[in-house]
Amino acid sequence: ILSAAEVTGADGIHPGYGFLSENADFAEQVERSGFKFIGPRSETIRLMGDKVSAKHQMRKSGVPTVPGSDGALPDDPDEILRNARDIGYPVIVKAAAGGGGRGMRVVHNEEVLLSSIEVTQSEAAAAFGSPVVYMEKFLQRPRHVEIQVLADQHGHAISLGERDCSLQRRHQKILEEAPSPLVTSDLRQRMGEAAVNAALSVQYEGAGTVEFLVDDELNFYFMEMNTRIQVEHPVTEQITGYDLIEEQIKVAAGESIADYQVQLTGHSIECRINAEDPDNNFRPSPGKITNLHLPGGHGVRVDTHVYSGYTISPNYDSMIAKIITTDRGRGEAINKMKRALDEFVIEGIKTTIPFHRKLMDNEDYIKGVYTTKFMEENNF
Ligand code: MV4
Repeated sequence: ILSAAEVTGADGIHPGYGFLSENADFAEQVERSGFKFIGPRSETIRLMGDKVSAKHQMRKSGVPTVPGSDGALPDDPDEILRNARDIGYPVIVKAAAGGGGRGMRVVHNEEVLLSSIEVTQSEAAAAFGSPVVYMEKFLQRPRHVEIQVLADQHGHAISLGERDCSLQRRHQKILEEAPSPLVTSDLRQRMGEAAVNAALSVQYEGAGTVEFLVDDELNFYFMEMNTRIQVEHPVTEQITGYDLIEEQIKVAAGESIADYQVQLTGHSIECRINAEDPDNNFRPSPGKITNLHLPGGHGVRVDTHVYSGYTISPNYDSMIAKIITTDRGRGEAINKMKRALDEFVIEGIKTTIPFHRKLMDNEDYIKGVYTTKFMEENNF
């Protein structure tokens, strides 16, 4: 990639949202080779990649965090047991180098705490090359609400509102929407302020996402900060009018966001279309697309790279398209999504389209009362 940048005379490198987007070593090499890495500084990526240092940074900046161990777990078993008793069971043990649901374990009682920690430590050492783990109170049925932030090189940071990403399956998001059906304007204000403070405290640059867990009393707690543009960024674009990729490039080029005014208008939903068989445990369904017709019309956006005749490789992520519908209200956006899903024709492979059709008719989804447990608690 660096050679390609060299021979094409590129000024900067946009890392996308794949493997290189949160790789601090790659960002550092880009910086050292004299190109602009379109994103935060490599030190910021590294700081947020270590979940213990990220959480420490947030506490320092006054961002609410889940009650838990003060950083990495100590060696002394008695201290760990006392610590867990103070937090109260159930607790969750998480790998400092993990994230996105990898390297974590819920512990329900004292009898299995120390052995569970040992298992998590060895798994973390094997998977991430670091055995460091920390512990926090386990929230039973949280919502996943994340704040989109944008920061420039001149000390300005703004919030572009939240996205609700509670609908996940095995830590893979399947549907995202903005605004969150659960978030009030007061909560939005407070979460936005917390996320902006988080960004300012690390002299953040570019687009970033601060993930929070929200409990049923609407308390919110920092979970992780993603230092890349995310798959679900379109729903934020739709309700703010900002092209986030354009903004990433502008702030990387040194432009100021001092006069940006963000207004949230309407409602936007994104369904991830994966080449998977929802009738067979969401097994990957690679192969050749023999016929394709994409939905369209007012308020319907489809982001995809596929076309009729395209062959989906078994070697990469199974997401092949995103349908994003936008309308004045949530109900209208749902109706538009139903119509778009019905209009979508794709032959030759199995996709998650039939699953999304069922989801759009689910009572709890329509009411907007779903949590991160939705997929476990419902049979699709
Ligand atoms: C938690 C949690 C409950 N309590 N932490 C999953 C992904 C990783 N970023 C952290 N995760 C969780 N952390 C505490 N203290 C529940 C989860 C979790 C989850 C979070 C968001 C969306 C889906 C999830 C599915 C299972 C567990």
